[in-house]
Amino acid sequence: SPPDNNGVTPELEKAGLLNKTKIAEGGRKLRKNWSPSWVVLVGNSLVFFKDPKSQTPSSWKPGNSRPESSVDLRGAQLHWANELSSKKNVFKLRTVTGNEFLLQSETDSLIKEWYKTIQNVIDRLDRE
Ligand code: I3P
Repeated sequence: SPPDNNGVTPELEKAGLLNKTKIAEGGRKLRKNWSPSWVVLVGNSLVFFKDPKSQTPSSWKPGNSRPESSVDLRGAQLHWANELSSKKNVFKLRTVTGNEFLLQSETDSLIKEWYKTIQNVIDRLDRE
């Protein structure tokens, strides 16, 4: 795809597999539906892809990399949210539009890295 940001391709900050559930859409509460998601932090956005491992062989196509959804991190809020789940290592991301996601990993170091990296992007955008 063509570069944006005045011709500068946004920097890939981080990518990896996390468990994800959306819990609110525009401030309206949703029923939880946890599933593994390939998460990519690039530029000002967190982009979610279907977990490749959860796809059937027939759904494997080269270039089949259409994101499921994407979150604008400008003005977003990040909080540890272990009280919102029976799972460990859960944080909540809330967008300015009132969409809320829980993200989770069984691996403590991994989820801490994600939290720190996303918070750094949010802080950078707050200063702009
Ligand atoms: C939900 C499911 C979720 C669980 C949620 C349950 O049940 O077990 O995994 O969230 O708990 O309601 P269902 O599949 O019937 O929708 P956690 O795994 O995050 O605890 P909750 O309602 O207490 O949030």
